[in-house]
Amino acid sequence: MARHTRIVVLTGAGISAESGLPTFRDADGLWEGHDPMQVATPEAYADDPDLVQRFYDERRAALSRVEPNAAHRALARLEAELGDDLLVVTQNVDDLHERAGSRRVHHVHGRLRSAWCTTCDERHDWSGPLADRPPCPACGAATLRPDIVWFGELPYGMDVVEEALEHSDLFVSIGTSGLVYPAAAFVHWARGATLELNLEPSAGATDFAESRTGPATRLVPAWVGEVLTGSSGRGRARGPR
Ligand code: BJW
Ligand code: ZN
Repeated sequence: MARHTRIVVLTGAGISAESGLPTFRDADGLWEGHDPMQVATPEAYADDPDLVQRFYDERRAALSRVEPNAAHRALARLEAELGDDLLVVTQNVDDLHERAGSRRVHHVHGRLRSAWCTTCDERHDWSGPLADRPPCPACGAATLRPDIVWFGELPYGMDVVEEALEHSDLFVSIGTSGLVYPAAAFVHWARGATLELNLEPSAGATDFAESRTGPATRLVPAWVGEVLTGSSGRGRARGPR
């Protein structure tokens, strides 16, 4: 294995699909029954907090019925070898990377198992419902909302992502449609080689030096195997397109 390979992996809903969590935009996806703008904006929350809280309560509850899959586990194996040289940046709000054993996981769109108090600005690990308006453990106000980044809000830790991409040798995007910014632009922030692993070519597939198609549970363990054995497949360096 190359000693100085620093890798940034971006994951999206596609990596958790085979665990049983629906994606957002695929047929039968999460937004089939919901207009995204009805549940994933601060304005929607202000208009109908009960609807939005119930939507996220259901998804939080669903987490205890699913398990990490072979793709999550392969990334955890890679971190066990690379340590600080691997950062997983995820758009997902589930906790399947952590449950597979990854420790260096950065959630840019927040976490289902976290609640944010809009009165005192504290965040709390949370596994139960929020629709029944429980009091904030810190200040007692009944103003806990899902700790989720909605459209129009600032994703978490863009400085961390920018710094990691600036110093990376390889950026790998897994299971994301490439339709939501700023994550869709990370491929342009990356300095090194770029590789996409997705069920089908994403909206931004041509921005990657290499794009492989197939299910994450097949592609990710195969790619991790290549990195760990030092064979090809780290993504080719950027060249003319
Ligand atoms: C498989 C598979 C298998 C299936 N194996 N693969 C106009 C132009 C450009 C930008 C904007 C614009 N107007 C507004 C914006 C900005 C806006 C935006 O991007 N809008 C777009 C709709 C255009 N973005 C924002 O508002 C963001 N904030 C922001 O930009 O702040 C300003 C800023 C400026 C500069 C720097 C930094 C910040 C916030 C975005 C918040 C997104 N939040 C959501 C909801 C979170 C809550 C929740 O989970 O409910 O995050 S939206 C939703 O989309 C969710 C996801 O994380 C995100 C991405 O979805 P993802 O993961 O790609 O899922 P899918 O379903 O789209 O795709 C799944 C993929 O997997 C598919 O490709 C499948 O093929 C594949 N797949 N099975 C492998 N088995
Ligand atoms: Zn509070």
